[in-house]
Amino acid sequence: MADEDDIILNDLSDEELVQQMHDDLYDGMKEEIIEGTNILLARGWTPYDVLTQALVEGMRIVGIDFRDGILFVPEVLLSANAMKAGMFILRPLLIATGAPKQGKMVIGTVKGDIHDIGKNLVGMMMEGAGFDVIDLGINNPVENYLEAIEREKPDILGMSALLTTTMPYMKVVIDTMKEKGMRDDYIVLVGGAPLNEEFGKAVGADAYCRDAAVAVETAKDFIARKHNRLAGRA
Ligand code: B1M
Repeated sequence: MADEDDIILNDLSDEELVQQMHDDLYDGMKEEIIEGTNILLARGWTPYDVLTQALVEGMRIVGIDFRDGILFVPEVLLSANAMKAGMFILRPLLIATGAPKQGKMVIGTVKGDIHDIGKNLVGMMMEGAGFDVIDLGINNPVENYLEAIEREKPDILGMSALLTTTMPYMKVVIDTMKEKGMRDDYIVLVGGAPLNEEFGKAVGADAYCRDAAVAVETAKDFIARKHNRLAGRA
């Protein structure tokens, strides 16, 4: 039987290759993910389809086995690194859409949380949709968000959380903005796997975004409303 080393990725059909990429992501095989990503692009796949069908879907499978105790942190870290290597190739392609400028977003993962793949993906898609994105990285205390919004004067503040233990921190940030009388100056969007719409409302965000595509649509929608409101005042 052929072992992993004998598989020539370019000989596989699209469907087989995507399946193989799920396996390679699971096994944290960075070089293979880079190769697979390049092959799909060369075959005319859109960057978005490569991202969602090969990478995000692969990471979803990793997440299931992580939850079930089949995979552990070191293995998942390798998967995350392989995923990031694929995203690194896709990033310039997703950004270079020539979309008209929409506005500015500051985004970061909240305090205590180091998950950044979803946040990075949202940032990439927002840039592709014409937003300037200031990425604060991971593990952000409220001070980081406040300092960044005061410095950057963005239209949108985005927060990401992947843990049930860190998602309540979004309320700390929003409540602090309220205390300082600056909450209504910004559109606040939140996202991350354990959140839902109800949670978004409960913490006082303007909207919860299920995924990166929804984040882009929601952001555009809120920016259009903001412009209409400002035009109405003029
Ligand atoms: Co973590 N982890 N992890 N982990 N990890 C989860 C989140 C978990 C659900 C796994 C599981 O048990 N099934 C679980 C959380 C359980 C819970 O809280 N209920 C978990 C755990 C427990 C942990 C640790 C505590 C494990 C441990 O140490 N024992 C630890 C915590 C570390 C910490 O943060 N303090 C930990 C560590 C890690 C790694 C470091 C190994 C690695 C992160 C690497 C990295 O990010 N650089 C990791 C990973 C990779 C995962 C899973 C497997 C995958 C997350 C991911 O990247 N998904 C994850 C399982 C899962 O989510 N099902 C899991 C792909 C990404 C594209 O999706 O991030 O959901 P996602 O982003 C989406 C949307 O959510 C949305 O759009 C994105 C794109 O479509 N979105 C936004 C996200 N942010 C947004 C912001 C927005 C809008 C939309 O702003 C406007």
